[in-house]
Amino acid sequence: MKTRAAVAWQAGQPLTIEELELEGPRAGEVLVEVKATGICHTDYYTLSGADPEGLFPAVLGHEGAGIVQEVGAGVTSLQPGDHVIPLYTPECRQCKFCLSRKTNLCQRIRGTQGQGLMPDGSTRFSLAGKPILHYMGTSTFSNYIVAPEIALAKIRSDAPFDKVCYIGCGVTTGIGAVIFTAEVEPGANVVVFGLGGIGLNVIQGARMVGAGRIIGVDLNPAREAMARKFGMTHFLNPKEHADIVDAIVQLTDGGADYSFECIGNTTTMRQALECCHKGWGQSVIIGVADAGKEIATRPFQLVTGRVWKGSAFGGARGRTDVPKIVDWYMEGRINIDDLITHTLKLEDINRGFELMKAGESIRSVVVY
Ligand code: NAD
Ligand code: DAO
Ligand code: ZN
Repeated sequence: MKTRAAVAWQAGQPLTIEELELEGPRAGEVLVEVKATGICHTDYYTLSGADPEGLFPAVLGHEGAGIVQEVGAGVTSLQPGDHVIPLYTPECRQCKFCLSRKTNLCQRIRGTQGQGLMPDGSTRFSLAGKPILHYMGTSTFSNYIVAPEIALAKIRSDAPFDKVCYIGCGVTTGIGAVIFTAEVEPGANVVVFGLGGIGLNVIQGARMVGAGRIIGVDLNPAREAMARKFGMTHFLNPKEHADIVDAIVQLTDGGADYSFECIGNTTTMRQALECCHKGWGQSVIIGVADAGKEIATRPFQLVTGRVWKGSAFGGARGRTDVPKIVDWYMEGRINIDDLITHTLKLEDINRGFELMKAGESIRSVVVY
């Protein structure tokens, strides 16, 4: 069949809209009509060429929602008409990682997914006989995709695609880091470095669990108003403090119980760790630093009880947890609508990247 898609031909070049050939689903796979997709920082990172694992030409996009059109042989958990969110972190429930119950990093299809291929090693997208690669197993910048059954979360059918697509990455990454990775308890003091598409979701996750002080740190003063709306109680701009770590320690009676780095900067990662409370403070790295960067701190920071950890996709098990997060949205427990600042058509997708680079959008969503 044919599908309209935005193709990344090479690093640093704008996407172009093409009519691609898409082969149908093979065993264990599902054809999905993507109805909407968010544009995330990580798509930009790959498109920019900074991602050493970025492959071209490819169909980017990993924050989508859509409807199952057809299922391949052996697919048992989905049928045509089901509403789904594609998962760049699948959940097979059978591999060593899934069975450990210690991580959400299912490895069942990791090898091929990282090479831009389907689990059988093939690509389904092509143009005039030239293969085009998949991306993160999702490629939601295409109107139709083929995805493995284990990489699709079935969601309720009354949820609006143009909002819940954001649960495919940003919402789950931020809220999940609070709930699943850090397990923040009521009353805890939380510090969030970076108040973008991820950090604002950390803030609303912290509010959801009843955190005490929720302190936001950002260089962009324009982020303060939005963050307050989502539950931030105190705002600190590092430009206004000689020592941001000291400012946080003063505000939290000795340090944060939990901090979250949502920027991808190794300097703020260190600050996020060192602003944590002696004896128990935990710092969670969410931001993805540039290739080759390393983090540093004095080991005594850890000896004296601070904990440094990381979180991918919020520690969420996609097929299990994503439908619950959709329910939270539909029940009014989380706010997605105000984070979606721009809605675009596919042909305007490059504008979505421009808005992101200029810091003018929180989330742009493409509606097919
Ligand atoms: P964003 O660009 O929307 O937000 C980043 C924010 O950080 C901006 O508000 C910016 O003003 C602020 N900032 C930049 N430098 C700063 C500094 N030195 N001090 C204070 N504030 C500063 O980005 P986003 O979409 O929220 O993504 C944040 C990070 O999370 C990225 O690195 C992204 O790749 C990563 N990410 C991780 C996961 C995961 O599963 N771990 C998932 C998605 C995205
Ligand atoms: O299992 O080795 C692995 C990789 C899992 C991918 C996790 C990616 C999380 C960070 C990238 C940002 C995604 C938008
Ligand atoms: Zn698995």
